[in-house]
Amino acid sequence: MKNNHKNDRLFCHFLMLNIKEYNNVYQLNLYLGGTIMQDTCYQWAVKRGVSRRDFLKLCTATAAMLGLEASAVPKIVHALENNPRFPVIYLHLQECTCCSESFIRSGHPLTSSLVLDLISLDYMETLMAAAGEQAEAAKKATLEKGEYLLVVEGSVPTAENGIYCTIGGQSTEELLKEAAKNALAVIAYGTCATDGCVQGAAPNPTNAQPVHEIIKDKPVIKVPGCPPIAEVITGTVAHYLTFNELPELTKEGRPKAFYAHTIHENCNRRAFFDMGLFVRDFDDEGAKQGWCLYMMGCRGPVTKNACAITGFNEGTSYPIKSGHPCLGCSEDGFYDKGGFYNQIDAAQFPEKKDYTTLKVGLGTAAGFAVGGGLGTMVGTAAYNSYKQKKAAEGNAADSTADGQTETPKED
Ligand code: SF4
Ligand code: SF3
Ligand code: F3S
Repeated sequence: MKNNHKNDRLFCHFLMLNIKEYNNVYQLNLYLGGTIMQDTCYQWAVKRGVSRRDFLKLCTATAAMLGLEASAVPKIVHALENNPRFPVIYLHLQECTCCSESFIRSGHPLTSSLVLDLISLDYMETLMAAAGEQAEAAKKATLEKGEYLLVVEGSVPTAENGIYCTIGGQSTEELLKEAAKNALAVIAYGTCATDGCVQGAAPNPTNAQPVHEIIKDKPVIKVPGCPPIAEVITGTVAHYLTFNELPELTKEGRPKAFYAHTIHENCNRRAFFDMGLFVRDFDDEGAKQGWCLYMMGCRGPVTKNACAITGFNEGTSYPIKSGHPCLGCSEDGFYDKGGFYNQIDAAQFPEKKDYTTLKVGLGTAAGFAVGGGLGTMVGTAAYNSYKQKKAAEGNAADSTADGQTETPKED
């Protein structure tokens, strides 16, 4: 796929003044006699007060985010200095807008800059200041011009000719096909778009379909999560601007830089899993100590996503760090996989070898290599010792002080 935007700073076909406000930043696009001056990513960043030093930091952060080597940084710098911001059309279909909430809060150091500096959000109902005919005109101009990135939030209800979700009299299926026609690629953003999410859960009354079931003639990049991590969009755009191609995808069609590893591999509670120290009740001492949530139903071991690395809300946290087990929201059919608080069977763990080779202290060294696991025994011993201590202190409130040895199920 070729990037023809490099020399494309002058475009558009009519006279229009279009003012957009994103996070208190105003973008003035002055359409004059068929042309528009469009800034490069760097020029736009400078206008917003970003220093050269911060711009270089931004490029370095982008390379790190994409898992690229340091040698990629000069290429990213060159691309962002010379290429105009990438046009993006963002559609809302059948969804709850949680993905947009995540998107507008992207803020991993410098990432809020990344979002605003790398892309030109030409159409997004929840963010654009323009409304009505002006908004539709901006969308139409971009659709006709082509070579934009289409981001889709939400599923496509197909039952009864799509009457369950229509916008401006058009079904979401029609809107999606129309917007995808001239797009370079489509990002299915959020589990609604990649798999149907809650609307697609059994019995799926609207026959909600994911984007890839509707659009078959364009690359559809899946960015699952309910909601997903916003940085994946900017990472994908930065990669395209720099290398003129889309980033490498996993076999499931997700950007490899974000979805190659399980949450469990990078979890901040992982050491407790390896030591066999588990929360068994949401208000027990283990919960207060931040122990592993495996026994509370955590699906981190079978969920591939970058939550534990990138985090949400400026990297502040993610579900497990906040004390709740991972629901597996980036995995297909996660609503239909049983109760969220049912302990998963360790036999389902995909990369089982990890649990016999990772060395995090004595517990893991022996780990699961010996059925049941010395690690778990050590952890259980520590847990029971803690219980006995509490019992000795006469803490009758701790109802789980039963000395029972609970271990993750192993096959
Ligand atoms: Fe983290 Fe969940 Fe794995 Fe425990 S089971 S280490 S909480 S991902
Ligand atoms: Fe959907 Fe799960 Fe994003 Fe919330 S409901 S829009 S994914
Ligand atoms: Fe979802 Fe689990 Fe991340 S619930 S947000 S994949 S920690």
